[in-house]
Amino acid sequence: MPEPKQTNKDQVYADPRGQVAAFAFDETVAEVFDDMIRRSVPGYGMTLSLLGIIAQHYAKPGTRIYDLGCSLGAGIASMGAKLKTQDVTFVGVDNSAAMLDRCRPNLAAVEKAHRIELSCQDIQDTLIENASIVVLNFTLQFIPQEERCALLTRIREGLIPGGVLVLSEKILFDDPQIQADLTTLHHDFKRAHGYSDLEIAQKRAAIENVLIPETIDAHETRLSQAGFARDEIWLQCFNFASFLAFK
Ligand code: GEK
Repeated sequence: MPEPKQTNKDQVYADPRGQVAAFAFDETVAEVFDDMIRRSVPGYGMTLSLLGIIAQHYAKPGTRIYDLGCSLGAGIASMGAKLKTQDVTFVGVDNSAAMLDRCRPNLAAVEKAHRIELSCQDIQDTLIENASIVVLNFTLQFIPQEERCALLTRIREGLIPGGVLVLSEKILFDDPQIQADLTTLHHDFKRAHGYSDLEIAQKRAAIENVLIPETIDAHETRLSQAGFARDEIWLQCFNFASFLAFK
């Protein structure tokens, strides 16, 4: 049988580059982003599908559901497909025009049943109000560290009582051996999904100063400083984890 034709395959770092520029969510990346994140983030598909289940439980009629750093809209698509209540407004925010241009067409099915507002803006400028759910699915890691607590505080303030934040991040480990082993396992995951050693090395160099991961402890301390009453990790795959934080 002939191989199926692969479209939008991530080959951004396939060819050797003299100088690897800092990673950016530009047209080239947006074009292949779905393939890139699925082959790069262990558990990404599982995170999205369980996000639908979480939304089903915590969404309240008459509220807003925010996806901050919504990229191509995968989080909203997953939540929208599962929600029984019609009376919610999805708010998708991303500061990459290349991503948002491709986002709305992906949400046609959700838009038949729910209101959707999409904004091209910095999530640090987004007004968050009357939210039953706020999702930061692998986005906080791109915000300067010293600005993360203020953002989380505004999110907590914008949540209704009983509202939740879903925070997914690449994470670091205090123990150097565990850090080394889980980094190796992550690279093995990427290799198993067809990335070459060159692609892995060049992507790593590009993203090094752009995506700043932190430990589970650092996240939990900050969530508490931002006023969240409690939190728990509900999914972890190698060096990627997702927290549920409760107002
Ligand atoms: C998913 N949640 O598919 N303001 C707005 N958007 C931002 C900012 C900012 N300050 N910084 C980064 N972004 C998605 C995946 S990707 C994760 C999220 C990754 C946006 C950026 O443009 C990109 O679309 C997204 O956050 C991060 O479930 O690439 O590892």
